Amino acid sequence: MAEIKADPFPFRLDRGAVALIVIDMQRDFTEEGGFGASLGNDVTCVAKIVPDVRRLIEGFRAAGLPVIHTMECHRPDLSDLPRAKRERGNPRLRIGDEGPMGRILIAGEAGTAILPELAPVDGETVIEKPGKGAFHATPLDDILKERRIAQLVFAGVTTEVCVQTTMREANDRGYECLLVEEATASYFPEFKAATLAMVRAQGAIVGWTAHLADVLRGIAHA
Ligand code: C5J
Repeated sequence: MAEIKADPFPFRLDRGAVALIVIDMQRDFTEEGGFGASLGNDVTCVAKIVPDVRRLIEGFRAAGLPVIHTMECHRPDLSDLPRAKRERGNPRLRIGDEGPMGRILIAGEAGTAILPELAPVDGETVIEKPGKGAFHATPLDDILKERRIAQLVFAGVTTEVCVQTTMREANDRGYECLLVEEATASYFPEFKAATLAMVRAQGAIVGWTAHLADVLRGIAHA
């Protein structure tokens, strides 16, 4: 067991049971013309974490540890898109509409793809998820159990939506969850800060937070 310096107390890393889960690092959330921008968000603040997410992914690959990627997306016929989700808010482009990078958040479209710098390599699991949480309507829990994964290190966007929802779902299912501060972002910096504080409050009620350098050091020495 290696220890990673973390908040609110050190995270005891079990090398045989840990995976990195990279949430929704898709063009639709990080580039102009995508879903995030259509909701009126400034995507630059989420796009800037890409180099740190890449360092984290490369650290896991170098240590021979599993990397799992998720993508928020829907079937082309929208059969997995609840009306309430499609109609929510007042975006310039709704899910399923034709945008500059193809149909918004639809599987197989250019804008829905994971950023090329962070693209999965052969053998890495990719979970397509219709919800904000990665356990809802996906085989994620079965895949993790089959591989005896009990600890999840989290990166991705956005901190308070898909990352936090998935962490909470994972925590309730008994996984130990650690969120890497530099490798997650929100369109609202104050929401990121609040989420980090919420996760680690009350003795790690949802999980731990840690800095990238400490996680990289921990996995390299595990
Ligand atoms: C959002 C996500 N924010 N991946 N999705 O709608 O966080």
